[in-house]
Amino acid sequence: MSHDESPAVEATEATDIDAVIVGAGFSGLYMLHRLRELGLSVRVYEKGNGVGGTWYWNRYPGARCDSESHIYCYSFSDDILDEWEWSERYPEQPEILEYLQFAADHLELRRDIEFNTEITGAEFDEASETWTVATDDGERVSSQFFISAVGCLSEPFLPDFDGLDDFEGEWYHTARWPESVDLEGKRVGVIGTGSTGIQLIPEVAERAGHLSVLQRTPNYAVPARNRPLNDEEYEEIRENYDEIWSEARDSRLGMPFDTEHNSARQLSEEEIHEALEKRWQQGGFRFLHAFEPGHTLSNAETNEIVSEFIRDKIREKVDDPDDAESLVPTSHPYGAKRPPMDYNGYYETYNRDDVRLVDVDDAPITTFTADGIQTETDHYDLDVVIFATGFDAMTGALLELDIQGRDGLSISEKWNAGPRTYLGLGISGFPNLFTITGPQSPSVLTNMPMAIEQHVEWITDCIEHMQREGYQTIEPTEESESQWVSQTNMLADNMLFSEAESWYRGANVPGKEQVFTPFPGGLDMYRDICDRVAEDDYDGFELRRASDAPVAEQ
Ligand code: NA7
Repeated sequence: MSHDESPAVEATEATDIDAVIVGAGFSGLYMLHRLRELGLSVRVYEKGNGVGGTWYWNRYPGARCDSESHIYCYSFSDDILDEWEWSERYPEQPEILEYLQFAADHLELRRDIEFNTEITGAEFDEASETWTVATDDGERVSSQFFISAVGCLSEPFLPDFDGLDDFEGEWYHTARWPESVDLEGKRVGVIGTGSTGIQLIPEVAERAGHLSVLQRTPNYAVPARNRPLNDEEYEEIRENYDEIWSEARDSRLGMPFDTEHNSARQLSEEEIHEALEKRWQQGGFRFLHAFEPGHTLSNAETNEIVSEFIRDKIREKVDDPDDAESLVPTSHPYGAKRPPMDYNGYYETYNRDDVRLVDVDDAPITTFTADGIQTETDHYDLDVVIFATGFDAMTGALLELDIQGRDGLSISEKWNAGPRTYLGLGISGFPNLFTITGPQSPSVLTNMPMAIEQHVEWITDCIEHMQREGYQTIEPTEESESQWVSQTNMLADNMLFSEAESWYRGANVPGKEQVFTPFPGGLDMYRDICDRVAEDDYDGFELRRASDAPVAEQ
C-alpha cells in the first residue's frame, strides 16, 4: 500500500482529552451536550466565529429550511421545546441561527467550543490508541474519540470558470455570503437553479436593477406555502409533541406526514389528480406524500405522473411559452435530484420585465470577462455574479480534515473509488472515529435534526457501553463495511436516483467518483438496523481493550 508519507500532525506535545468534535452546528452541539452528560472531557472546534454550522454560513437572501419549523429542531429537550417559538411554518436562516444560539446558551455549551479554529489534520496513533488532532492555531490535542460533525453540505462548490479573475464586478457564493451585499439597482447574474437558486432568485429580482438567471438544468419546484404560525396552531403543536416526534422517528423521511395512498396503481386518473392537487395545496414535502414517498421515488410510471403534474403547473405559471418550456424539467424524474421548494413565486419571477432566463445548457458559459459572462452565443453585462452552484456534498468537508487512520492511510486514499463506511457512522481502519450524518447514512434524504439525534444518541450509547465494558477502541470490520456499501447501492439501484446527475451521486463535481451516497432505505429502517447492531453487542464492529487483541469480533 502506498500512502502519502507526510504526517497529518507534526509531533509536539499534545493535551489529553476524551473527545474532539469538529463543527458546532446541529450535530456538534448535541454531541457535545450528550458526551458532557456522560462525564467526558470534550472540545469542539468550529471554523466560524459562532455556532450554527450550515445556518451560520448560508446567509443569502431567501435562505430558509425546507423542513417545517416545528420539526426542524431538537426533540430531546422539553425545556428547549417549551421556551422556543417558531414564527413561520418554515424557519428562515436568521431564526434558525438564533435558535441554535439559544440552544447553545441554554445548555451552556460555548465554554467547550473553540471558534475561529480549523482542524488541519488528525492522526491515529497505534501505540497509544488515541487520535492526535492539530488546529490552524498550532494547538495539538490528543483524544480517545474523534467525531466529525461537519455536515453534509458544507464545502461550497465553485465551478472552474475561465476568466473569473478578470471579472471586475463583485461575485459571491451563496454558502459564503457576507454580512451585507448591496444589489440595489445592479445588473445581477445568478448561476444555478437548485434548491438554493430557487429560494434566492425571487429575492434578488426584488432588489436588483436587472437579473439574468443562467440555468443549465430546470428543476421541479413545489410551492412551500409558507405563512406565519398563529398561537392556537402553536398550542396544538405543543400539546401533540409526543405523538409528532414518535411518528417522525418512525417515518421514512423523519417527518410525521401520513400518506393516504401507498401507490397510484389502484387509483383512477381523476383520483390521482385529486391526491396530487390536495398535496400541492398543502405544499412542501407534504407533496411527496401524495403517495408513499418510497413508491414515488422508485416506480417510474407513478413518478412520471407526478412529474407531469408539476410540469403542467409550471406551464400555467409562466407567461412566455418559450421560457415556460425552458423551465420545464424533462431530463430527470421528480425527486431524483433534491426536490426544491418555491417560497415566493419562483416561476412567476420570470414574468417580470427585469428578469431574463438564459439557457446555458443550449449555449454554455465559455468565459468570464471584465464586464460579465460570455456564453457560446452572447455576452451578458453584469455588475454582480452569484454562484448558487452547490456543494462538494457528503464527503467534501470530511476529506478536508485530512484524517489518517491505521498505517497512515488517509480517508481520501481509502475512498479513491467512492466513500465506504459502516452505517455511515464508522470507517474500517479508523478506530474511534465517528462520522455524524456520514456517507451511507440517511442524512440528506430525511429531516436532518431527526437523523442527527439518532446518530448522536447511538454514538453516546456506544461510548457508554465501551466505558462500562472497559474497551479502548471500536472499529467496523472491512466485511461489515463492504456489506453496508453493497446494501446502500442495492437500495439505490432499485430507485430512480441514477436517472439524474445530482450531488447525491457526486455528479455535480467534475472528476468526483460517482457513487450514490446517502442511505436510501429511510430513517425508520436505518434506526432499526442501528438498534439491532447495538443490541447484538455492536455486530459488525471490532471492540478492543487497551493494547489488547480484539475481544469481540462480531
Ligand atoms: P445544487 O442542488 O447542487 O444546485 C447547483 C446548481 O448550480 C444547479 O442548478 C447546477 O446545474 C448549477 N451549476 C453547477 N455548476 C454549473 C456550471 N458549471 N454551469 C452552470 N450551472 C451550474 O446546489 P444547491 O445549493 O441549490 O442545493 C444544495 C442543497 O443545499 C439543497 O439540496 C438543500 O439541501 C440545501 P445542474 O443541475 O448541475 O445542471
